[in-house]
Amino acid sequence: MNTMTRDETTMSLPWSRTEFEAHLRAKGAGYHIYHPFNVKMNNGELSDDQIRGWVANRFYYQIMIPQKDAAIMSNCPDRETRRKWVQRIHDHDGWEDNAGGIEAWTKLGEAVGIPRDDLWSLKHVVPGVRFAVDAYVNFARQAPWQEAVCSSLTEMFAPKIHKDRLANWPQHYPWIESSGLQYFRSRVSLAERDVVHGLQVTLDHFNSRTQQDRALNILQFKLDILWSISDAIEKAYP
Ligand code: AHQ
Repeated sequence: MNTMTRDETTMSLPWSRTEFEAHLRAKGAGYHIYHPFNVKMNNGELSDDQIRGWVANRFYYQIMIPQKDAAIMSNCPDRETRRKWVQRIHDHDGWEDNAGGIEAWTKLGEAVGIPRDDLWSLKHVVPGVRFAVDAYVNFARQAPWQEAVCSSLTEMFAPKIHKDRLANWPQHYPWIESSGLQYFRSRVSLAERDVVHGLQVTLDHFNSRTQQDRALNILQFKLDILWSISDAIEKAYP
């Protein structure tokens, strides 16, 4: 005899794709756009040094993204997925005459007063940032490739955070040369493109209710990584 109550039975049924996506998007409530450091940034309350500290520390996140994405590709046996995913490496490392996002971030560094050799020295990267970023890269190396794809879905919330910077920095930080903001301009459409593919992989792969709960936990892990990066920067640049 089936002893499961109706609620338990309902609980074990997988969400529809629409419901699953809505649950993933609801995790946006914990995105680092709401971190106090980011709120101060958007309100123009950060000092020049705090801006420089943020740029120098986030640079470590940026330069590790291609290795994170290469780790996913190395774990992925599906050629069609790799043909799409490789674009992300090009977006950051550049290809042919496109210098790429890492180069754009060094232009941001110069625009806020950090010489490129200083930025590349990584001497400003604080332990908490290094640990959080390395946790992300190591997760991508060790987890099933579909789980690592799922962890990239914090980018569902990224277009807004880039648009906020483009709207607020010229007003609040006029000392920063506008050309330095090119990275943020480029990421709005690239994030939107990334999410279409990342969501398709995630909605296709995580199809039992247990798996769907796992996907939400993976996304929370990545949200915690981004939150911890802001915590460490906030502490290092009071
Ligand atoms: O500039 C960012 C970027 O290139 C990526 C890649 C993606 C991933 O693979 O995890 N996530 C991501 C993010 C970028 N910028 C962050 C920001 O706040 O500027 C946001 C971050 C993300 O939402 O995951």
